Amino acid sequence: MYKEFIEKVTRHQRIAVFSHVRPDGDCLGSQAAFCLWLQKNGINATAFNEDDPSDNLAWTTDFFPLEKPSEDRLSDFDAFVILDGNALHRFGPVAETIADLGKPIYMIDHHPQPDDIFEAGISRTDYSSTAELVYELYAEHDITQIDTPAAKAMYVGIVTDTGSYQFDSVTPNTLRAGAELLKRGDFKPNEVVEKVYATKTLNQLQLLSKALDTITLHANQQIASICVTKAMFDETNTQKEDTEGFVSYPLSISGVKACILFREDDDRIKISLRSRSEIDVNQWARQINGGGHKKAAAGWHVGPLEQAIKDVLAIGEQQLK
Ligand SMILES: [Mn+2]
Repeated sequence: MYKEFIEKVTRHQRIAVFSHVRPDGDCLGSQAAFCLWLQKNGINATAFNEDDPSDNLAWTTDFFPLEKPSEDRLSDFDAFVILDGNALHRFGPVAETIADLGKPIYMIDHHPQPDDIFEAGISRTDYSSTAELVYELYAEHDITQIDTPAAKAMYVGIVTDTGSYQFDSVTPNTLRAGAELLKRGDFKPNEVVEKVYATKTLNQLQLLSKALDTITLHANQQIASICVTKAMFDETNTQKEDTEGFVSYPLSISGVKACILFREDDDRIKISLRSRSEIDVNQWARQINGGGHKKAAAGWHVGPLEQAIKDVLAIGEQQLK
């Protein structure tokens, strides 16, 4: 898998690398580290994302500059790579047009059910993060190419996609990757974690407080829900980005197998699903216009909120049977 990928990708001269819209730590960290890898191997890399990184992740673009894509620039490249997603629609309207250019498209990703449009790819659902796959790419090719910026970037990806090494996606390989990154990069783990997590505002905590009040248990206490309404955003002067991480709170209740975050957006109800049991939230999310992983997935409902809660719970209860 790596051999074919490395052989093919290093034949190109100019590669555009996309990370998915509403970027998270994994896609941004992977993108910076992968673009550095291309550069170290004599390939001209450009990193694109349609959206701006959130404030707590913007520093990852110090390792490699992030640019906004535009259709007229795409002819500059002889190949494309998408990271942390396996279907072009996850990468925004400009990325969606690259399928029409007739140039090779590659991917590195850990989500299930990839599209079949790729020239080659590294696709493993048993990996904690795309960053762990990028680490392995370095390790397979020339591990000495991991310097401090690349190590830090990959470390951000692994830490954020594993809930700081808490999720069950963490394997011996994930810990070995983390250890190797700390060994090769000149940084302390708390440096990264503080930048990513110690960035909350009082308003965000007030929003969290209101959301926690809505936690309700369903289906014999096995499923928990939490809601964030438009009124809560107004009252606390916050926005939808400020709900990051809220979904994990109901999951910490003893006995809860899966949980649902309902967020009232302008035009729809955004739904995030988490599981720490045999409940497969990817299957669940696929029935509500979405998808993801077995343990973490997302979808949406047209609303209103009460109807969304009813419909989404009914699907979850079906899964418990
Ligand atoms: Mn990821």
